[in-house]
Amino acid sequence: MQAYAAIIESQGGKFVLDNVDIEEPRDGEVLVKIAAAGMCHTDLTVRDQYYPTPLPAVLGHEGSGVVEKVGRGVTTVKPGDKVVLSFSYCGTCPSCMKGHQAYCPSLFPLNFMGRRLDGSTPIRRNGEEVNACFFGQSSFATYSIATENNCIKVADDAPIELLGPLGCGIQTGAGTVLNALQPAPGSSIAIFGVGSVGLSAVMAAKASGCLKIIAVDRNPTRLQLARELGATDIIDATNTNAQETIIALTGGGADYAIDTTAIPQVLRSAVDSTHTMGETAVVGGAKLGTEFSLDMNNMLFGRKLRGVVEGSSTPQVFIPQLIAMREAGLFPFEKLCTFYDFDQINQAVEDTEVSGNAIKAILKM
Ligand code: CXF
Ligand code: ZN
Repeated sequence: MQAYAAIIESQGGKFVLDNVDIEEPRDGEVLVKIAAAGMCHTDLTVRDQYYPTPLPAVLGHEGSGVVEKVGRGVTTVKPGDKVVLSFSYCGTCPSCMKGHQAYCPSLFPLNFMGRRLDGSTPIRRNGEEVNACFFGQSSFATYSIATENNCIKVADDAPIELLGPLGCGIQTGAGTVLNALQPAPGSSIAIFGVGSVGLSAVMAAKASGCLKIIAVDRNPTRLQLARELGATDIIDATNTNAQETIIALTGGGADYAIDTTAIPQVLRSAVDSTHTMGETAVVGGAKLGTEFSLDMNNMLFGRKLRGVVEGSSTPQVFIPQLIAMREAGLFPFEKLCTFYDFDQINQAVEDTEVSGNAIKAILKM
């Protein structure tokens, strides 16, 4: 069938909107009419080829919409169901079977290769193959081929255009706190970078009963929003030493730190801002091969550093939980969102990365 898609044709290029042909869903696949799709920083790092997804490609990995058609063997969703699309995982390896889908060893090929595992792609333009299957969806398009695994059914009356970002950025920030770090009430936490991931972590830290929630960024507007969403302290790192300030505010260092920036020096200062036995989570996706250093004696004192992918989420469980938290007033993530028409995708990019005015841009198809 025909669809309208945003295609990245070359490294660092703009999105080009064009008509494409999309295949019928194969066994285990789901054709989704996309209502809206959030823009995540990873779409832009792949545009810049920090990760080697082959181009031309249809990106987009925070899609939401309505099931149009299902392939053979699909039993958990049916045409007419509203769904949020999340990341793709195999579902059968030991990590997936233990509920650690975000650590599926096939995560990279399934989400970044631009193809199904058999090497095929469901999208063509003028007869030429276009790379797709990005995060099992490629949802910067009016229709998407997803898999049963990464379709999360939501209620018929759910505000579907808002919910796509739960599939990646928002679950990444919230899950880093709620699933991975699990701070006890009364804990202190420092969050470096308050874009959509960091602000989701701020809301989750507040919901967890953290008593000191310290937001660090260089953007005053984002810092003000962090305060509104639950940060007890904000640090503008443009002119303040974040590490020293956090150590002073917490009387020796934070119990937890999160680096969302993927900048080696910022990750280093996140670790160095923690108390003895403090724990730091690295969640930002840096360019492949990026290294950073730590002070070994500082680590000796019980400090921990862990990587967290997609908030260590089991999306089928965690996304409905976040929707319920929003309904209860505990997780007002709509405050991060700015809506754009699909045609304005390049404006959304500019507002996200140049002016920073958009925190979570959502494209409405
Ligand atoms: C990514 C970061 C790199 C690893 C997979 C998940 N986050 C999504 O945007
Ligand atoms: Zn993402």
